[in-house]
Amino acid sequence: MYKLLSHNDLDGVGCGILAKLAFGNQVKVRYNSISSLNAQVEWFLENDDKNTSLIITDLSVNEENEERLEAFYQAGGNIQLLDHHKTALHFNRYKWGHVVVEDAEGHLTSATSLFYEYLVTHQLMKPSNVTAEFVELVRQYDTWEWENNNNQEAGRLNALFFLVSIEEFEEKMINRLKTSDHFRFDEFENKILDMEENKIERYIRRKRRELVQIQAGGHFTGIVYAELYHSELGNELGKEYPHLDYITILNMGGKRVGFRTIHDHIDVSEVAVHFGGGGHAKAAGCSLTDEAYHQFVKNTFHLEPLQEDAKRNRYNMKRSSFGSLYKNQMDEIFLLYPVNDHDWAIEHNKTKMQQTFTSFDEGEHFLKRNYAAALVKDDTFIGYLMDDVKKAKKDK
Ligand SMILES: [Mn+2]
Repeated sequence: MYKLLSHNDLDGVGCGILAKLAFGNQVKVRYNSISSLNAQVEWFLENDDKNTSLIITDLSVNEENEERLEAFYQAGGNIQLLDHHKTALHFNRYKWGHVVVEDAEGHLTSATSLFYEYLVTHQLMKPSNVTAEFVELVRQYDTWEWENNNNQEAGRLNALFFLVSIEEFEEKMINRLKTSDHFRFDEFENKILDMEENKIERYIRRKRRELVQIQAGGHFTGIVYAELYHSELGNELGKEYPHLDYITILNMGGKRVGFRTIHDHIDVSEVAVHFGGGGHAKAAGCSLTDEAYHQFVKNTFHLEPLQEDAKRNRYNMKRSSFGSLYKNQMDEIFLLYPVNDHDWAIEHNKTKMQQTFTSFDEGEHFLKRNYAAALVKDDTFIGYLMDDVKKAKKDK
């Protein structure tokens, strides 16, 4: 018998699907949140048959269980832990630990891709096109590569995962991997996925207007409350506000904090570790501890949401040679304009600031981080120009 303890996200359930394909009714699969794994491991060590092989995927155990598992292994027990989280690399010191973040070709791994490779190399499963395609979609989703590759199928696979129950998803996928030559969604799935995409878009548009900005631990972050669509939200808000180092997503009901970044210069797992959590460079999380609550909830609750840049302007445009006009909540006015072929300057309430910038983006970045300013609408811009004209006339 086998027992698989895996994560309850797409990558974790991908492992469960592979296990059921490989072992059929010879495997029991339990999906866990990060925090519930340790209790499951303890239960296994105390109650399960000693001949059952334990496989743990996409999650890692705490120190006490690390020692218990090593003792179990030394006593002849069968264990295999497969993970791809950087925070689990120390498990490689055990014979039963196999943690790989990046494969030999430099591709980021996922638990599902590691488990597939494990099953195939140990001849526990025959490789097939359809399974390899499914595994690759899961891997691209879990590592965010699908975003760069614009692999919509991977995003849709995860959306489907959340639209149906885990049991239903498992059944659909196992069936498909057994009977199809290639991985495809059926007509009904495509229809509900289209509807879901529209719904997410509306949700994100609403959340965009609720984001507040703070500086914390040397970084700038945008904070938003949301229970749903954390990955999509982190990604869209990150792209909408590239001056923010990362996005913090608060799930008050679940007492969880998620961190997401689109930037390569930030590792949000470091932020999460600071609050007792963990994860990846681009996506990480922690519990809403007292410290996290103070920083992200209590200290920010009074803040006004960040203003959005005006989007339908014809005159006040970014990168304009006449300058682009910005304003913040304190009604401070900023004009960002080119002073020559390669430098940009800022007028702050009509007084030129000393600092100059080597690009428009660098100047805007500075304005948004330090002054939380947003591009104003055309009518405000025109009013500003009219004022200038009036003043110029008076001066004559
Ligand atoms: Mn994973």
